[in-house]
Amino acid sequence: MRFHFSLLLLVMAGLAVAFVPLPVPAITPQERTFEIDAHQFAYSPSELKVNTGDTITIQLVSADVVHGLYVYGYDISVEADPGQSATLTFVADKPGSFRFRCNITCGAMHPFMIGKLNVGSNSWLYRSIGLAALAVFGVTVSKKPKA
Ligand SMILES: [Cu+2]
Repeated sequence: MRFHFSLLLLVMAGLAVAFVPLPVPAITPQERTFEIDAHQFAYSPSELKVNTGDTITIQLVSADVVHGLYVYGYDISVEADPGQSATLTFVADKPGSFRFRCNITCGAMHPFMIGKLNVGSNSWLYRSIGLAALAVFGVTVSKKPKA
């Protein structure tokens, strides 16, 4: 009898492992395309948000003169001729916040032609929630009156 009971537990545990959803949903990497309008002396949009593992295609469209786009950390770049567009495709495999900037001298305010690429990892969010929960738990425990 005891054997049957533990076998039942084993089967239930197996079913639970197989079917209970994970607390952290796996993020399926996506293919994302961003069209960035480059003009003296700004990008539009100037901030991109993606998830780690996404395949990113940046379509850089130059509205006036030759502009470039160089992404720090990834060390990749693309440049678009006046009135033309150029594409850059890469896998956002490094989480973090990366600046990008124009790497073609395009005029007086060229050094200020910058933007930001945010490669997010949702596990950070869950970890911070977990840490916050632990902190609350810790505070609650420490407030417990001593016998
Ligand atoms: Cu420039």
